[in-house]
Amino acid sequence: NQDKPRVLQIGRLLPWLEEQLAAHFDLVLLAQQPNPQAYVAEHGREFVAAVTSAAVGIDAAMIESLPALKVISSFGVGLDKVDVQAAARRGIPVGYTPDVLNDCVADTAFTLLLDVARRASEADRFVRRGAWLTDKFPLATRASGKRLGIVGLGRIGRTIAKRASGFDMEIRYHNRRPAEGVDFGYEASLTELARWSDFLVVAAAGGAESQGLISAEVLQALGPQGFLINIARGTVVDEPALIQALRDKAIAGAGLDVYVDEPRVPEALFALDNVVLLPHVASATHETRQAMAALVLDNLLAFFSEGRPKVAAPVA
Ligand code: 8YV
Repeated sequence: NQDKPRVLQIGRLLPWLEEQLAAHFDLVLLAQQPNPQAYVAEHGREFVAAVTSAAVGIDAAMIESLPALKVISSFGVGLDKVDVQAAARRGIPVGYTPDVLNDCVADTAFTLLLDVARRASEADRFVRRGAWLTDKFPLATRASGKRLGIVGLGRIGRTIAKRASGFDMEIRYHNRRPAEGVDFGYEASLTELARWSDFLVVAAAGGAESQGLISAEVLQALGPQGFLINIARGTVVDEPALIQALRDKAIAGAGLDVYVDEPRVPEALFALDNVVLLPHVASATHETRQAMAALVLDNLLAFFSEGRPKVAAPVA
């Protein structure tokens, strides 16, 4: 292992990826150290690469404690927990895994949209508790042909739009600036987009800039017939305001894959039938997770053979 680059793995990854990393590199799993903090303080200078994930991330302090670090490879597209700027200041590129997950994340947006509109999970609970024998299940809301507002028309947002056209939905979107090469209607005001939308889907990047974007005011504009779908980051939504809106039926319902403090989902949501709760699984298919894992490895291998990751995060 002496001549292989020394790589620090922060957080657990898929078994296949851990095996590949261990085969190609001198790999140390930080989570297996009895005292990770002390380990980094003592051995930090030995590592030339760090592997992490969107969920675990790597902050400026960790980057600083790895003085020989040359590259970071992260499993996932989200960079809200990866300090790309701090890395860039030291000329460290960050490999990540966009695009390979677009389809499955967009599929999950529609899983949530159809589930909450057609009350699928609620109906499943109805059947399982034997209620069909005595009660009539309430009518649901039509999804096809409705208005879909997309907050964040990036790679995933565009893939959601493709799905939506198959459901004959009318599409508008909100970004900070109009997106190039699309002819969907652009709404400069998020509140106006919410007012127009039957379904408002959040596909914006997380982080400080989008924190609380879906505010009480936006939810109020979405209104009692409107549904909110979030496959982005919990932080993009004012979560207490969302809970209140769901309780008061100020919006019709919500489909959520992400939360502010995962894996802690606000218990207030458990009692509500107008919300569908998934445990952050939008990219969690065998196929997509394998493609993400392969790209995490390829990003590192490309760095060590060609000097740059195959797919590097943009530096704003
Ligand atoms: C990841 C995600 O699976 O890619 C992202 O940003 O949120 C998910 O696809 C998860 O966070 C992995 O760490």
